[in-house]
Amino acid sequence: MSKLIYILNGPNLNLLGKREPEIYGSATLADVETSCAVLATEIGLRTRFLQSNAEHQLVDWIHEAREDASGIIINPAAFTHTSVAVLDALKMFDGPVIEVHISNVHQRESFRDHSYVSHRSDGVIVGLGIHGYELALRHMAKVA
Ligand code: CA2
Repeated sequence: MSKLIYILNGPNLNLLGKREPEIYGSATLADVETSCAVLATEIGLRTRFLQSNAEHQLVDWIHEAREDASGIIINPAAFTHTSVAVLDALKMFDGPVIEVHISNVHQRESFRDHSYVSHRSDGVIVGLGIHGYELALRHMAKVA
């Protein structure tokens, strides 16, 4: 059975492609899910692709990942900059964690420079648009 990678997405990313295309591009989250699923099959992985606007739901999914996932790719969205709860949950996960940001957070407001999640992330991909998810998956194929 191929290894399972969770791809978790935080608040407001359900609106990807529908607002602020100059920052986030025009692809929707459904497009990202499809491209990740196709790539995962090509490189011998499986994906569980999830999005929530609720912090507790992301924490619960990270706990579930402890049971069946070999790696976690996470775009925590605004929780990146606020959530010790998401950080603490990720610290309880033993496999590789890659943090992805579609935009270059360091070119934006200064409050986006700090990530709680990065204290746990093994790698961080920022500013490469939705291509960052694909790069993270390719890395998982090597390390998960
Ligand atoms: O660049 C990223 O991927 C972010 O994680 C996106 C978050 C933001 O709070 C982080 O600082 C950086 C925001 C996600 C909101 O998603 C939207 C997508 C399209 C339109 C409106 C919101």
